[in-house]
Amino acid sequence: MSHQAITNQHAREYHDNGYTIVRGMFTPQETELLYQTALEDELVRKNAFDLNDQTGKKTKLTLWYKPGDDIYGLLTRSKRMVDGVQTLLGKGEVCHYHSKLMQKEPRVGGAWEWHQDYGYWYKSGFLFPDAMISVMVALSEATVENGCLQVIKGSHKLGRVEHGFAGEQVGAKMEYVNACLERMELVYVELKPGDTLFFHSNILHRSEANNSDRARWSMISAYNLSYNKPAFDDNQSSITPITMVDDDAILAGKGSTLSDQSDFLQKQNDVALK
Ligand SMILES: O=C(O)CCC(=O)C(=O)O
Repeated sequence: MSHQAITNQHAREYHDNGYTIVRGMFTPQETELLYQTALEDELVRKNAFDLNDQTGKKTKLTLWYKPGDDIYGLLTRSKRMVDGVQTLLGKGEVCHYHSKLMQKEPRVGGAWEWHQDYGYWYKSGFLFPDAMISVMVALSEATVENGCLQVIKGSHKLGRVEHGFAGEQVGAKMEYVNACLERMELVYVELKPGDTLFFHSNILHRSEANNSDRARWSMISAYNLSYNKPAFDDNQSSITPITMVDDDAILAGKGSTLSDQSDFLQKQNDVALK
């Protein structure tokens, strides 16, 4: 089965709205292989940590920086993904900042508070938000019921909004969020497995807790252009140009799991992470 790629129409949507969805960007076979690998991957489980939302519900994720030769790395480095990111970010060398497997389990998976990804990232001294993007690949269906992502359409044009803490997460100042919600459209991003959402680092987004009986798993990879070197952080992955692989590599890798060289983020005691 063939896969879809980014078109000029997607690029227009991204620049106008702060996000775009490529339906069927990864085939059912690729997505199923990745999901099954993730479900059984011991290192995903071992390196997962919880972040409390404001109600104390826990949202679980596993985050690593360096993309490897495992199935996740092959997907994040695949030609179709890197070409898509390049088209949306424009001139510059595409680098992989980090990837995370989001594991929103039935009934217990917590919310993500309103934030911009750049609300986290500017603290590391990344100066150019337009050089940063997140890409969410749905591994299972994402619906309103199981807490799909919500975005405020066009909010990437605000620039960075002030952020404080919200539970163990970073949250945008709600005065700004509410002002946006009065003026701009709130969109629930429902996705089928393999659908892929590209979103700007300054778009306001959140998700609600998973109150359904169905898990919502996704992989979110963040990319940066190499000229956007963080001023207060020596993170290397975000400024190392990605080594691209053929699209066929995802299936050819036969579901290889993460390695312990993967450079995992471990939860620290008192800081909101990402
Ligand atoms: O997957 C989700 O529910 C939200 C994730 C998110 O907001 C993020 O990673 O920035």
